[in-house]
Amino acid sequence: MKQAVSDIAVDFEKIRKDFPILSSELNGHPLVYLDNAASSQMPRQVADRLDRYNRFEHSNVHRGIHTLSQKATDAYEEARKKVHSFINAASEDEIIYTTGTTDSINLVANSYGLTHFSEGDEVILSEMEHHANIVPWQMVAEKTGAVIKVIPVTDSGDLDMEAYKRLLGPKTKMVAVIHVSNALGTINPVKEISDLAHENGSVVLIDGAQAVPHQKVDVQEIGADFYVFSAHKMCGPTGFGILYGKKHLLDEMPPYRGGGDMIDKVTFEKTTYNVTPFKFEAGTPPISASIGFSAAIDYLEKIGMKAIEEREYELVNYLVEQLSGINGLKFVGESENRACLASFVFDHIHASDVGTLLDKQGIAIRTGHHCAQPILRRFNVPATSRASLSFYNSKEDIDRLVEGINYVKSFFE
Ligand code: C6P
Repeated sequence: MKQAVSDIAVDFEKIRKDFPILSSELNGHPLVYLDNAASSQMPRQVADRLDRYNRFEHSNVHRGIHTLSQKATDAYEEARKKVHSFINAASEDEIIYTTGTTDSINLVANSYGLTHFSEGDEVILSEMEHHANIVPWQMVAEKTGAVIKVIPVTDSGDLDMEAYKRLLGPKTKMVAVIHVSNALGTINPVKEISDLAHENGSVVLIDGAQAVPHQKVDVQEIGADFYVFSAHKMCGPTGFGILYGKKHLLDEMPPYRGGGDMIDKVTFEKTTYNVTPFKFEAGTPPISASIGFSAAIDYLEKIGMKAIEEREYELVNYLVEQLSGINGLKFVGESENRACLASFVFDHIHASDVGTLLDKQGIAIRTGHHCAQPILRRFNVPATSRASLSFYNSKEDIDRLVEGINYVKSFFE
């Protein structure tokens, strides 16, 4: 388990009331929402900000001379400043808006990968990657002749770091690794991964989709060249995400998509491009989503990422302790460095039965392969049940889950 980090007193009972959906019913029962790794819920502060923008402030950005457009542009760019300080990037120019983690990785794979990889070059991924951090690299490898190498995972669900060191070599162009596994819950040693890659002269991308919502992430401390995440997993809107990249790399990378706003001058003979970050943001961007995300960052910062981490530490310890008491339940992923989720299986009950019967009791968890088929194959399971927590969950939610699982089991005994 990860360590508790501070003694900050925050009233999480009160915070829970910011999320109207948590007081609603599902299938005739009070909702227990334990699918936060798929998407977190939105507090009214963020929903209200989106509503105000959409009703009274909407306009396109970077285009209009009129006041509304300038105000929308200011709010849109303000979000970039907030993200920059939230993850401690060196400059706001290092923050590229995308539609999410998947889009961010595709951008790097296509823009950086297509221009830097050639036949026989190697891209190191890990066995626990989400498909979003596998498929884009495979697609680029097919075009360039690059080869994918995979860091194996141990029985506890940790990266085999000795194997990683052995994989690094003169041909390693890119190391792309998940920060926190969405399927196992493992928190990976991303600074060490990044340092080792840099000593080897390789570039590093970290998939932070499951890390940024739950802990203070400092991209300069981690040192990775690229770091990516999604707004909808951190109380923000869907369809919005971030690519952080070191400025010197972004400056020399070609644009990924062409269109309005990403250009400097266009003629039929030749087009020159806007500067970083704008050269990567073609067309009308997700304006309201960026403003909603800005409000989500304000919301998280007001609670404090340390307080969130500590709260989730307490909840995940309770979750693991309670689930451990259920006969026949086996965890998939038992790292000492576990984030706030638990994946589990039963020998004679399929995960989709667990999920369906819990849903009927008002309890939402995720079942299936979690878009991480290779790591499930590694553990010889087709699917797991996954309960994933957020700071607004309570011990009562976990008690309801345990009661619910025992009820599910009663059907199969
Ligand atoms: N994982 C889950 O239930 P997007 O869809 O682009 O916002 O995020 C993709 C993604 C990438 N990396 C990791 C580690 C992720 O967990 C996810 C999304 C969700 O686990 C949906 S599959």
